[in-house]
Amino acid sequence: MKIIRPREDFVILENFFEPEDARFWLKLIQQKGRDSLRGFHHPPLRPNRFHKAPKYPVKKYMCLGLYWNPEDYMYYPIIPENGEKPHSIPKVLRELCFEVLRDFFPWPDYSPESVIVNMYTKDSSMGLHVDKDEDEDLAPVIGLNFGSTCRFFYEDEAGEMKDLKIPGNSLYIFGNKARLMRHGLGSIYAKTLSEGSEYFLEDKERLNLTVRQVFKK
Ligand SMILES: O=C(O)CCC(=O)C(=O)O
Repeated sequence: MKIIRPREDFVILENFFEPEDARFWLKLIQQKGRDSLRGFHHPPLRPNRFHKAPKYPVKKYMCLGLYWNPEDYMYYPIIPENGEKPHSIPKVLRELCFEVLRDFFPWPDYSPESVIVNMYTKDSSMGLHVDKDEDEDLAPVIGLNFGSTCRFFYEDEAGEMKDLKIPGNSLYIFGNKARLMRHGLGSIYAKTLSEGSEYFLEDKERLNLTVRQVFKK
């Protein structure tokens, strides 16, 4: 495992997942994604001055725990489009969060409340944004990455945009002083599938889970 600290309070753990771990996580997520009511779907996005009925930039989207609604940027205990309760956050994922925080980003009383799952296909992207829809805006965001390498843009301490490559089988954490940094996704690179992903993902596909605490304690 390689530990990279691109800026204060932002850490990337490369080669965090072994290939068999990647297979485990991908299988679990793909199973949940197949559920016709709570699984992957392509939600509408909040209208803007250019588009009256835009769609979320990632075509395969779901949430575990609280549902972040791309149409109004708010969190819900149900999926507003169909009234279903999202899948819960698996215990094994909650435990992984506690473990990595203990080892790499000590944060007492962390409470994983929502997981956004983005399954990027070759035509998906994610523009620059700040994760600011949570009442709790210091507790870390934990990102699990599988599949293809992407270019990740992030804001440094001086407000300048920087970028680096984030490969599959890595995990990132940003919180505290980095919690409200702007970030977004550039290219997803061809022929970079990480080991263990090849059973589930195709070239230029990437699966990302971001875990968040939504409410202040
Ligand atoms: O795919 C990623 O690594 C970033 C996802 C993201 O920016 C978000 O869910 O807010």
